Amino acid sequence: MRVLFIQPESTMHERMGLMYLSSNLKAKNHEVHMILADGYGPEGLIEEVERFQPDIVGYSVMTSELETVLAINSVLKSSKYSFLSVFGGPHPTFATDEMIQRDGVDALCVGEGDLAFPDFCDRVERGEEFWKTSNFVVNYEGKVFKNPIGPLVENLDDLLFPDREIMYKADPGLRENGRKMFFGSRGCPYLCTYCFNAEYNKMTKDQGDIMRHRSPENLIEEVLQVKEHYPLNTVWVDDDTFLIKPKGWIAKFCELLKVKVGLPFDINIRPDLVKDEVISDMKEGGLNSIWMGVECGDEEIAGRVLKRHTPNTRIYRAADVLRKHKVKFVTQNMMGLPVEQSFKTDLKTLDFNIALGPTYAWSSILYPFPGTEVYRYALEHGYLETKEVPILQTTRVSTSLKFSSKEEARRVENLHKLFGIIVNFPFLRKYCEVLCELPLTRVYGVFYYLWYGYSLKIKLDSFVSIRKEATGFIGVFFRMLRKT
Ligand code: B12
Ligand code: SF4
Repeated sequence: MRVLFIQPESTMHERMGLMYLSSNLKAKNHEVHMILADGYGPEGLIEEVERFQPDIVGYSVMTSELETVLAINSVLKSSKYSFLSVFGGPHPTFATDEMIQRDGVDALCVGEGDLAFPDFCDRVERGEEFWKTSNFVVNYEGKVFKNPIGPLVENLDDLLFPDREIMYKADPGLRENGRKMFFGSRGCPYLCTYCFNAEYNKMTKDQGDIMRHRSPENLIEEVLQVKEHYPLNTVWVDDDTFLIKPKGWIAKFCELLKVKVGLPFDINIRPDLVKDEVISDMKEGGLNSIWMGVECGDEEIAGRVLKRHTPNTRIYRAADVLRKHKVKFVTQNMMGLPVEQSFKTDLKTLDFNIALGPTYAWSSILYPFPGTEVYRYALEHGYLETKEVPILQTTRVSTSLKFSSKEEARRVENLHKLFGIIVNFPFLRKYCEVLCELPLTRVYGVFYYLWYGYSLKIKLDSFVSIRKEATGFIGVFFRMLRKT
């Protein structure tokens, strides 16, 4: 089979899901190619597809990308060229019933595709009943076939390393980026209402362990291969919660990374799992920076609406430990919660962050993703006009919730843009309420992205080559602004 993956544009990060799929498909002798659609106009895209002659076109879809991806697929479906369109990733997994009805959608992969997608392609190739593949929902001859989810990949060491070459060929800017993404584990057992994990764990109940870990040796082997072939200056292990690991795993990983690779690493954690000794050992092993969910400074709302039950005193303690060991840390926060006084709640989050003193305070605006508990909460409590949440291309611009007034929505959207800057320059705090009243959301949006880019590349990480990486970043900056 010839499989073509199409991504709308560069997101300046590897799409690990597609890279894993590509390795698995190639191992079964399928031919795989990937392109970014924004390099072609509609005709150019059709020409490119006709040149590669795919049997299957695959798309990986986050909710924010849905409409763009469907538009690309429609262009191709309206050409003379005939193919099967297959969609996977979080949106098809959680909005299956709605998405399978959309024009031009032939099949959806629900959950992990590592084993299921090669099976699907094999069946198509052999002329077997591909509409009966596990993990797939297929629209076949006008009838929808919904198949059960099969077992989760049990031993992650059995997976082939992700096919980076296919990604870096399609998106050469990524090759130059020295901070490259890896995964050491899959899964997270927590119940945060805005995240996909809680629902995903329900869907895959009885299909294997939620938490699965690669061995440190297997992960380091991949890092070494990447270091040999591509620019690499920071190993970014993007596990949902890095500190959930089997006993001895972190010590072994740090030891191997230090001895065999000799590069710093970045991770995501939950503050309630921070312990002095672990941070000290990781710092010794090359820990560069940590991304840590704070989300909401009002403990009651954090617990009730988001199911984040970490007391603020515990988060303070985690920040103290990180500062003591001179670990750079980013707090992740959410503005615009579905509560009566949303802006006031966000101000509490702001003040809490000022007290925490992070290297950078990242913020997003809550978007109730389909299938999540917070989506149902927002609907039940009157914060959504209809069941259909408007699909936003980015969750960094505006709120999709219905607040008491337009002014309240504007305050929330403005604070979201100014949040990180005020946390790092607390003297601005006394002007905050006034600044948030002004109709300057777009201007603040420019500041937001400038501060974000500066914090990411200057405060937190370093360049392998300023000239090569900067070009990519400037491109992304203007694309973000366009969306803003
Ligand atoms: C790395 C990452 C990113 C990266 C890369 C995105 C990506 N999708 O790869 C970047 C930085 C770009 C990103 C951005 C955002 N992200 Co993000 N991100 C992640 C993260 C942490 C890991 C993704 C990953 O690589 N997983 C590992 C791989 C192996 O799994 P996978 O991608 O799911 O792929 C598997 C299956 O889904 C399936 N599959 C996937 N694609 C396809 C395609 C086909 C054809 C088939 C058959 C199968 C298939 O097979 C794969 C292998 O098993 C996930 C959380 C998570 N743990 O998954 C959130 C996640 C995807 N992100 C999320 C969000 C909310 C965002 C942002 C909106 C955040 C923000 N506020 O800005 C932005 C969106 C930016 C935009 N362009 O619009 C949500 C998405 C929810 C949703 N319904 O869309 C997630 C699920 C986290 C969460 N909190 O729930 N993100
Ligand atoms: S801890 Fe993080 S990854 Fe885990 S469920 Fe909560 S938000 Fe999701």
